[in-house]
Amino acid sequence: MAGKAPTSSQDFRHALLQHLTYTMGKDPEHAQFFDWRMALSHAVRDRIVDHWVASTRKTYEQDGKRVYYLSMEFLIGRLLEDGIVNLGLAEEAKEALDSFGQDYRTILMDEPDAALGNGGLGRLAACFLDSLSTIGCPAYGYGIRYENGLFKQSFVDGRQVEAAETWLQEPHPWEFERPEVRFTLGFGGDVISENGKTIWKPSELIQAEAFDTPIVGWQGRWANTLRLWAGRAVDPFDLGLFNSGDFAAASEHEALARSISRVLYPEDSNEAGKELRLKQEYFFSAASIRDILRRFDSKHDDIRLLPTKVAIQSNDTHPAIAGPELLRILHDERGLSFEEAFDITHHCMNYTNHTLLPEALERWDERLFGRLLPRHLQIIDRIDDAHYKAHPHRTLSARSDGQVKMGELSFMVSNRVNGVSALHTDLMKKTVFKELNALHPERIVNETNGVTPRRWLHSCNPKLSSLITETIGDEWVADLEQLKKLEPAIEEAGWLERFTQVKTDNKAALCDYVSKAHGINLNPEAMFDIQIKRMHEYKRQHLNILETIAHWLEIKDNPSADWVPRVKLFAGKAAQGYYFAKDIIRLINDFAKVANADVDTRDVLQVVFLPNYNVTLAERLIPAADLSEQISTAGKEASGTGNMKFALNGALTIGTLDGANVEIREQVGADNFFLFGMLADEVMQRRMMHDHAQQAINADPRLARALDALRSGRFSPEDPGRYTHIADNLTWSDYFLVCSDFTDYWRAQREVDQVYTEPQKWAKMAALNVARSGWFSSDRTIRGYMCDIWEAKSLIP
Ligand code: 26Y
Repeated sequence: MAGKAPTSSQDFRHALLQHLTYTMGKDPEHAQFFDWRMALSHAVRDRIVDHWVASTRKTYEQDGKRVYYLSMEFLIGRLLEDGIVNLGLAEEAKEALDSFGQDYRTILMDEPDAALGNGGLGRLAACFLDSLSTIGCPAYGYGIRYENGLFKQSFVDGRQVEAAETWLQEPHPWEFERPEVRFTLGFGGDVISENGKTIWKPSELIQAEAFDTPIVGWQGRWANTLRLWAGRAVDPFDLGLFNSGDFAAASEHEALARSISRVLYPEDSNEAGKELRLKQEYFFSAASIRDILRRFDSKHDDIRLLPTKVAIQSNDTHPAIAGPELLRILHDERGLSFEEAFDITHHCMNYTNHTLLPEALERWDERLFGRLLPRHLQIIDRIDDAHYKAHPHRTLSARSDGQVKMGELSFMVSNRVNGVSALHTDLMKKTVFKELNALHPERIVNETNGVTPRRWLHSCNPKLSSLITETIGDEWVADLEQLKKLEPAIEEAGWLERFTQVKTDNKAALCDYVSKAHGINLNPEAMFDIQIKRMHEYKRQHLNILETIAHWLEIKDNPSADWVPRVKLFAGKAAQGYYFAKDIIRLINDFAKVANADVDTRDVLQVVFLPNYNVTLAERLIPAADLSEQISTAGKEASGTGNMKFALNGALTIGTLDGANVEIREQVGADNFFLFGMLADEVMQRRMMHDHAQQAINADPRLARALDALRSGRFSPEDPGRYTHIADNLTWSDYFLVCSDFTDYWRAQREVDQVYTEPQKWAKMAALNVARSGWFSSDRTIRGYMCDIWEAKSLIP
């Protein structure tokens, strides 16, 4: 592919200086980190653009099927290093910066972390973009250009405090504004009949404006587009009002329109935000559908060909309204019969389910829905009618009990519906979609999640990457199954020592960071035991801290015994209104304060909750982990992807048979995984026992003691009753079965301790985790979607 790729660091140095001078308008003498970062970003971006233009041209020429990935969230993190690494420019960039006396790492770390997502689902979308480009599948990501991403988290007296995230306050060098790509969208109003046609006359109009970010794949062989929509007013400024002196009202339209792309909603949003969230969902879905049709129309006259050119993936139900919107346009605006419009829509749409938790399945009050999208509500009724006609013996509908059920709707409209791990897909068939699956048994497929090895091994763990490349060559970066070739090397003299040294170095680097950023000195000799993810009761951070408290109490009984030293690290955000999750954060912080100050125990147990978990912090923590905590209640974690990143970076997992843990254990071998806990069906049965928690507490004095410690106020002497409600919740309700799994978790933790005292054994188990994690590449996942769902082809020869 022709391009601007520099031949030497000299060229790159020149490019850097050009951008510093002509893009930033700065003299090297006076340039700040920011200026250097921007200059570097622009120099890298120029090179990406060459690949991007070539890929886009080829996509148009070949006119094959394009994939459209619609997602409310793209948790892309920092992009500069991605670009540099994927283009193989690291050496050039380093040397060029060196020559100006600038430190490469410092410049890279100056970039804000683009947090346009909450957690797993958003990060998965970002890994998929990377894999789609690496594989060369012509694809577009569509989402919202939130001005404020996921909130920043800090702690005040151990409590989570939220602050607005402002990634767009500085210029963002990766995006291209496309003022020419704008669509006007409507809300509200009436549906009327005119000359036999149904016409929706919205009462409120808003524009969606496109911003494009190129996503370059490994070695620059392909680049796709992430297109994010921003809200704009149709009529931004009212000169009349301004001249009459009402300056605020004059720009009111613009402010209102912009609010649609202002904030990312947290996982568990509250009532107040509901209307705006539904508007956001329609806003970006409808803009994306229009864009897809525009692109199709520019080459084709026959709309019936649409399914041969377009595959749309709805990332959870958040973009589900895209289906009815496409149907509406085909039927109302283009005059196709309802049946034909449905058929075309159905063959374009697919839906990924990411959760079985009832509270996370989207449902809208039909009055709100009908007020904002009156025509869509009618269309949903017709979808229900058509489904009922085909299957009259069932009473399944997308609209019932006064609600619009987005899961059911997505299922009915989609050609394929997928789960994100084998267990989750199985449970989908048995629970939430049981009846729909019986009617459409071919529809549900499984595509187990994956993670991009470029970011989650190659970039975040350069030392391990070098060791791997030295051992088996560098093809693993785009073909992760090659890691299997490490297995014979593990047996060779000296290899495991080098592998262990990498982990030791990574831990030292983390210690250095934690000390500089937070003034806490971690014991680098200890086992690093890490739980990082959103705070949620089903993820059971409280099981972890309860076991830690029980363990601490035993250490205190006998401080001079031979304890295996551990550093327990936590990180994760709780949704703003999720008070129980916030109290668990506070408990961990309060306990850490007591334990870390205790001279009897602090050499063998340290507990730290790092604030503001994000992609960048994950990149620092995962390479330094010895133990990965994946301890959700079986049946509740759809897949998990952090679990894969840890295994790939040589951490051992302590985990339940939940989500993709099941497949990780299968891949790495049961001997190299610390399993505990009830199985998904045991969980369902156990829950039927009315006194499951009390039975567990009565049977395990360690658990009883830990709960008593919570009640005693020992960790919050200034406010002794602070954690009584947590102890009470676990004793009297315990929906997530923390108590019932405690004893087995304790047992598994002692097994972990035991193995850690045998460094050779531990290292071998960890190395086998790396060697056998190749299957968890998101390249494998994307190939699965291309083959089973999209029928799309790579355009890289
Ligand atoms: C309805 C709304 C407020 C909402 C917003 C975000 C509901 C859910 C979500 C996010 C869900 C999510 O991140 N799910 C996670 O998806 C990952 C990728 O498939 C899985 O690995 C993980 O198990 C699942 O919890």
